[in-house]
Amino acid sequence: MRNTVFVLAGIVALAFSAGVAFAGVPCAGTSTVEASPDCGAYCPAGDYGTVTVTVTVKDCYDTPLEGIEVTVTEAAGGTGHCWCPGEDAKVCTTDASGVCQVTFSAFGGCDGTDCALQFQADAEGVILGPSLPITAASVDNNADCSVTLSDFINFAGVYLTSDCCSDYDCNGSVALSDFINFANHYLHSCP
Ligand SMILES: [Ca+2]
Ligand SMILES: [Ca+2]
Repeated sequence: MRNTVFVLAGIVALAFSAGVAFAGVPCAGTSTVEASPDCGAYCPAGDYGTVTVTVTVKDCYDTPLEGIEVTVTEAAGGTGHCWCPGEDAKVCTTDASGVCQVTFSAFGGCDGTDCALQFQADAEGVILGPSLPITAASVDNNADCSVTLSDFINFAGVYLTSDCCSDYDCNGSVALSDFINFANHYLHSCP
């Protein structure tokens, strides 16, 4: 009987200390990072598509946290992209619903495997995410943050294929409409 009381007291103490430790602290398990649109095309000049990343910060009790400063970046391990100065990390502060949003538009490059782009958020040292991948094509095919002849050569090489990095209008094929979009951004670079 006495041992049972000790065990129960220990469990209560542990639960209480866990609650004190984690209430009000960002929790990766309940917080979310979402990027949209699902498919788009981007130019390092920032005058093509825009990705919106929405971060919802909650503690492990599912309570939204207001006033949390969040830094959003490409998710760790992402490949194939270049980010213009000031575009590699965006900061926002959560509102009363625990939500804040940032946007990215001035970046180039494309993940040559599946055109995937994912984001993560650092909320007071707690890493949230990554977001589900979006499909991100780019007129800067080779990720040097400028649209030049070498990008055109890459584009020409995948013309009339289904290469997602050059399918700027997300219709499943690289065709004339994509070439017109490419031409509209030729010789563009970071702002
Ligand atoms: Ca380029
Ligand atoms: Ca297309």
